[in-house]
Amino acid sequence: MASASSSTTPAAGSSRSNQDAELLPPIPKSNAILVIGMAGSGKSTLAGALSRHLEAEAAKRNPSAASSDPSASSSDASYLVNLDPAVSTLNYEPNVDIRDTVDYKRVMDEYNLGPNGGILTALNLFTTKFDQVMGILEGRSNEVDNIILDTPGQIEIFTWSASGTIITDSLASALPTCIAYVVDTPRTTAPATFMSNMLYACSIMYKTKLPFIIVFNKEDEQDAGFAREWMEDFEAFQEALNKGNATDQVDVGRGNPRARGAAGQEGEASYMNSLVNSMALLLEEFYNSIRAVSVSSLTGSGMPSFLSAVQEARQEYVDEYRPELEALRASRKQKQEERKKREVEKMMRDLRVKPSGKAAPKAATGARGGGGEVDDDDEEDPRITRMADRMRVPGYEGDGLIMEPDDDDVLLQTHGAAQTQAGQVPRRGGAQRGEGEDLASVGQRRREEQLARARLG
Ligand SMILES: Nc1nc2c(ncn2[C@@H]2O[C@H](COP(=O)(O)OP(=O)(O)OP(=O)(O)O)[C@@H](O)[C@H]2O)c(=O)[nH]1
Ligand SMILES: [Mg+2]
Repeated sequence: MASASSSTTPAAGSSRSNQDAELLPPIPKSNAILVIGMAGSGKSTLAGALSRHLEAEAAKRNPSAASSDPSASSSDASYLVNLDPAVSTLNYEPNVDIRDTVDYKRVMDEYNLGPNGGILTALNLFTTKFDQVMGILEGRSNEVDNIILDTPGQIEIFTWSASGTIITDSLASALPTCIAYVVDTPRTTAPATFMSNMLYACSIMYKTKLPFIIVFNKEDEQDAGFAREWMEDFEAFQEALNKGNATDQVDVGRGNPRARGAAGQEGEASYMNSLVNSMALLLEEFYNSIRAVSVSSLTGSGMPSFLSAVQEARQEYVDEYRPELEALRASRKQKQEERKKREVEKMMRDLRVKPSGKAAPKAATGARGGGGEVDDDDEEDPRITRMADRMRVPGYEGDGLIMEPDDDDVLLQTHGAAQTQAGQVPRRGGAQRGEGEDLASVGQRRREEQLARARLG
């Protein structure tokens, strides 16, 4: 487990990436902290506590500004976004609030939905305007240090919905973004509950691929030492499991009668225990790649170590996530260009235009030149030039030979080309329409000539 150190990793470490990033805007000063967690784990309380801590830090750094304009330091310290449409009261004042845009209760009534469907639909409706929110956030992204986003209580509504993915991806493509996964520590002391929570966290990390911080909240009620130990030492977890059934709260200092009572009976041998054991082994790799901190959103303890973890996450974003994003953008751009090129080539083929922009060889288009020979000095047909001008493709600079599909000559040209290439019938002097000659006469003349040739042959 990569636990957050108290020393602060340089926030800006992004100059290299900035130089390379031609396809993405430069990395801004702000970090986006997406607060996710199970219902009631303390997401909103954490968002509020963090913003208050940042305000206090900003006031300490710049006391004169804070005293002359009390709102100045706080506004630059953090920017808060509430994405929970169903929350009734918040312990912070959000700068952007989904409730200002969507009325979740009306959505429920209008679409005849239950509470979860209502939250999901409200979030979907809000996501259709998220580009405007991104505009606001990007506008502030070089002024504030941290943009904190509080998500809806029902975790799956955010993590497994299209709108959650759109919001997360939009943020991550513009700002160094990390996930703060809030764990309700007092409710996670049973090995199976702990495991489920960690598996959920793991699935979110692999889905978003973003830097990840596990925040063991409510440390005022329950110390998170047991969780850290389980993450670092598999045997300690196994031992806890063997003390009781996997679903029992493990005695972590406050005495749990069920925990020890079950030891050695059904606990050790149960299916649940062996399943949890195997999954714990699988999670070892996950534990190695994340950072974990413990805080109390109620008392405000642990905020400095949480912010250190955010800075580490920022560095991870710059070193790992951003280059991948750039590579992805570059390959998408290259594919787009290749597709565009293919389409232009196809169109030029359809229009029978040489890619160089020069007229196609006359032998192949065959409107002029007698005896099947190509006459290089032949003048271009003015009607063809006019057509070429009319149909000129944007971006194509050539004077391509474009044939008029409903012109009788076109049929003759095409037909003649095939024949000339095969070295058979000379075109010019064949059925080409002469000055003042109408189509009927041309047809008549063509038939006569064919008859004559047949006789000769
Ligand atoms: N003791 C203690 N209680 C906390 C702490 N953080 C939050 N709570 C309490 O936990 C309850 C839920 O807190 P919220 O912040 O609303 O949790 P949430 O995850 O935003 O809840 P939903 O958005 O409804 O899922 C509230 O009663 C909080 O007072 C903490 O650090 N310690
Ligand atoms: Mg909340």
